[in-house]
Amino acid sequence: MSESLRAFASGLARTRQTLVGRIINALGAGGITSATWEEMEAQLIEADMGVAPARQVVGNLRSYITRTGVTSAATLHTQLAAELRSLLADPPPFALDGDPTVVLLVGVNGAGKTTTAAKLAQLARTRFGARPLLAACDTFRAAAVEQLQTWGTRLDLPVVSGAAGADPGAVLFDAVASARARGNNLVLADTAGRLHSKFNLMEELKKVQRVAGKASAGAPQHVLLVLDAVSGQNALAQAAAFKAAVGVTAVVITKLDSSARGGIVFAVQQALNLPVQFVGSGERLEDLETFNPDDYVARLLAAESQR
Ligand SMILES: Nc1nc2c(ncn2[C@@H]2O[C@H](COP(=O)(O)OP(=O)(O)O)[C@@H](O)[C@H]2O)c(=O)[nH]1
Ligand SMILES: [Mg+2]
Repeated sequence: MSESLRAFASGLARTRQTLVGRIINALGAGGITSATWEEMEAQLIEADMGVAPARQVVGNLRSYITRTGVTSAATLHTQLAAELRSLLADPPPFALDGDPTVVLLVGVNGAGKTTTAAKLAQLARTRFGARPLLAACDTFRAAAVEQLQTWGTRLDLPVVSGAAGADPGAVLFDAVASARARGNNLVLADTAGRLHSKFNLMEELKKVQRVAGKASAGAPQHVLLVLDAVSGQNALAQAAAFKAAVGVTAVVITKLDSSARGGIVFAVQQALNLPVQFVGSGERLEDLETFNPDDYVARLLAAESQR
């Protein structure tokens, strides 16, 4: 197991302790009472799954038992896995069909946008055969541009930036032109997570999005909302605001290595109807994976049965 996978698994292990451990124990102990169901629902809610999905999982499992009379821990384990899996959409494909394909990374400060831009560049290059270029559209903070440039140097990738305070739309326009000229088929645009006001931020992002469309037909092909798993249910409020402003196509959940609450993956899908496309599980370049719902649920439950 790679180090990043180990970190991811240990993040899930923490999730497991709160999310699944006591549930399975209660089910396995054979004494299913209404208190078991209440406990299970509370555990799922505590894991940031959200009230409605938690009720749905519990309700479905409960009616399954009523219907079938099955109470074996192994069968309930399988059924719980199926219930959890049914709440997760498959990630959308990451097609490189633009001229170039443009990805906007949006989200609040500290969510992990800049780091994800670098990790995604690496992932896209190694797995999808992309030739990425980074666009430093967070022009609000000088440090943000430098941070992206540092990644660009490490990755040996071109970074297009403007002067401090430059118009981020103009930076993206230049980045698209530069990508065409250099033969880069993927532009990963880092954006600001904070401006003078939330209104300004959303208006700026809308403008960046419009400029992308002018620079390249059909762009941005992907608007990825980067959410920090640690922010839990707060992430949902952020997500709703970004979704309303810029039509997010999918979500990247970061910091799954440090989160005790992997349930946010379910909450995002249920409350916002947004698929999770990538998950981040560490600070290193290789710590980003395409979200795999089957693996996610399997890892959540498999390690459990080893205890
Ligand atoms: N543990 C962990 N830290 C992360 C992950 N992704 C980003 N970070 C860290 O979170 C902090 C903020 O990330 P940054 O990319 O600057 O966020 P931005 O403000 O949205 O651009 C940095 O210290 C990153 O190293 C992750 O998946 N796991
Ligand atoms: Mg940043």
